[in-house]
Amino acid sequence: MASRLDYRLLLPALLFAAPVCARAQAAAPGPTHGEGSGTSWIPAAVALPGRDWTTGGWSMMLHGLATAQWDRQDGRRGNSQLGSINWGMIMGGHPLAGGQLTLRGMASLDVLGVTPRGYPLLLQSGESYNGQPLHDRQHPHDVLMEAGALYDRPLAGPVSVEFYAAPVGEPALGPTAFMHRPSAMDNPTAPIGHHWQDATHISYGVVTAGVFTPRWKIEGSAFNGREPDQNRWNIDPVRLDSYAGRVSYAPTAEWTASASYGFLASPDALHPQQSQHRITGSLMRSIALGNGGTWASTAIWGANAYSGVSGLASSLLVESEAVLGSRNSVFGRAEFVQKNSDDLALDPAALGVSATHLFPVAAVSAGYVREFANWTHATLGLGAMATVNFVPVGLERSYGSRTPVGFLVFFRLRPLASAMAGMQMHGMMPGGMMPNAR
Ligand SMILES: [Cu+2]
Repeated sequence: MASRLDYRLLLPALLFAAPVCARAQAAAPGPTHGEGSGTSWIPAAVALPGRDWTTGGWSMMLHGLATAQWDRQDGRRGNSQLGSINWGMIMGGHPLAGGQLTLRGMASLDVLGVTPRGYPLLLQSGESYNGQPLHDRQHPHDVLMEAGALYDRPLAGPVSVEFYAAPVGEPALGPTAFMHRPSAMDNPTAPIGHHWQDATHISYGVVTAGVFTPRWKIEGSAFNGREPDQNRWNIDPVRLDSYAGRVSYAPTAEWTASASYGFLASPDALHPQQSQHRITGSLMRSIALGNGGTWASTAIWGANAYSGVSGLASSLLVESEAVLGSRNSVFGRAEFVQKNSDDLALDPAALGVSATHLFPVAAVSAGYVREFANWTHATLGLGAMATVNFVPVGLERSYGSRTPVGFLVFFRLRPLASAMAGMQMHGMMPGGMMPNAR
């Protein structure tokens, strides 16, 4: 176990240290952060694929993707599927009472694309279907992934306040959700540490208030700690039974960091009496490359403590993606997670372990996307990724191997401006590039 972890600890050094030497960016007076999912921050020096325009005094932004994919996960718990992962997000911003009102909506038809049981993904866990925990599959996202309003307004000097309210949205817990991270823009799959890190991005009921300066933000949320139920079409009962707090820091346009804590009341419908505490820390780095490209990396630590069980179940993630001009992207992700037999739907007695025993599991993946059609309003690309998973000896029989592998080949359609130059969703020029400043 320890020896397997060692090489992964080298990855952060490679991903984060090298760009520091790459070039010294002149300090710009513009914003140091852009908006990630919910109220999270991402580095400002990053171009996200999307389209923006103005209409009737509203600054609009649209982004999303749809894949047509062949997913094959090997081994005894593997499966294969022809399907589609997809989501779209629309945002509109308008000045209001000396501040800015932003309305956000996000939707997905994953449930049609990858069935209500989701898509095969070795070692993935979280949520349930027909009373059975989903394992080695990633659940589909709800049709309505976000419906929320954000208002922020300068208060005094460099200090501003934010308020966010959403019947479906993301509380101030964890890093930016994977699908909105610049370091995972081209990786369609969820991290196997999703439910240790960023799974609360769809919570039925969120209220957040925060205070921020150009570099710091501190915020607190009340939200619904229950995971979405298996009916992906409905809006689950809205509750505010859980809470979270997060500190974010954006020292320059290239870096953001966050630390958060959350209490989740009864997250799992199959274990309603159990609650969770979650602690996360994250570091994101993005730099602009030539030809409108970017290089973005993220490191995340996330841990759960389960009520009635001592100790933490930890997870580590390091991921990186380089967008090399308008046609080629390469990406990779390495993860380590401590999962118990309940997470993986295994019988602890048959495995000779206690119910709280933590199995160290890991996954390392790499992928490539080639955009081969750049139309005015969309791009079409072809991508592929391969994953090697690592399970301990105790899980070898269950998985049929210590290193079961997974593959994904996908066509991907994205609604975006035809050229990279038109893709900045968030400011990256000195002074900030507002939507439609071009
Ligand atoms: Cu999710």
